[in-house]
Amino acid sequence: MKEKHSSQDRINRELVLYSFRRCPFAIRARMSIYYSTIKCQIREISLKNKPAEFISLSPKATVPVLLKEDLSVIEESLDIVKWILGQSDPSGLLIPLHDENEDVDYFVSLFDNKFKFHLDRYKYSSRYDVTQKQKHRDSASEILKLIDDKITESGFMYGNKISVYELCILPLVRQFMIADPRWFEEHFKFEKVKKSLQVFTESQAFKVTMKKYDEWIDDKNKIQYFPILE
Ligand SMILES: N[C@@H](CCC(=O)N[C@@H](CS)C(=O)NCC(=O)O)C(=O)O
Repeated sequence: MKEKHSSQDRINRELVLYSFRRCPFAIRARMSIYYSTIKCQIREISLKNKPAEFISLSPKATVPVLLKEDLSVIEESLDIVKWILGQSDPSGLLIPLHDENEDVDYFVSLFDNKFKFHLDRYKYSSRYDVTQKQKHRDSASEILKLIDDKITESGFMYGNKISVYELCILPLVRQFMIADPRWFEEHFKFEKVKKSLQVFTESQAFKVTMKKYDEWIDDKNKIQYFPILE
């Protein structure tokens, strides 16, 4: 029998990440893939012009989305982090998940919901209510105080090395910094958070994670892989 070589056959053999470079949730997913040392196809999509294949795969149409070899789909960034590091976690990033004194899901959901709510209203205040910009910055800062309290002498939120906490939370803190870098540098008072963000964004892992990829529209595009290690 003649072997079929459809695009489905091709993607069936490799993990595929639908991603958007600047999205903090996609950064979280790519960082976890980097640390897993697993290679995947990456499809950089435009959020303003989402490819039909992406929407049919995941009708909620948010990035990141991971298409697995068995053609099942993971549509939430934290689930991608847990799944990929569940396959391979040589740096032990998931260790806090197995510590009964830790509540990773609680912290991450605090950032994904409450912090993101205030972040959007601070960062994009002109789309919401400009008069409330500072109030939202203050509310987001209150949440960041919890992280500042959690960061130990070592500069990390758990133990003495990077973990799922930094991976999931710091991409959102970076958005907060980007909203007004000067204010963050001069007035943001939680020094441990500041330092932790700096270490994170200056890391090799982050640099590789932020490499630019050509936009993917459909299967006619060339296959690109993540990560590209120098
Ligand atoms: N809860 C989702 C949130 C993902 C999310 O909101 N991604 C944004 C980009 S940062 C998105 O795709 N928005 C859809 C759009 O802009 O159309 C996750 O953690 O994966």
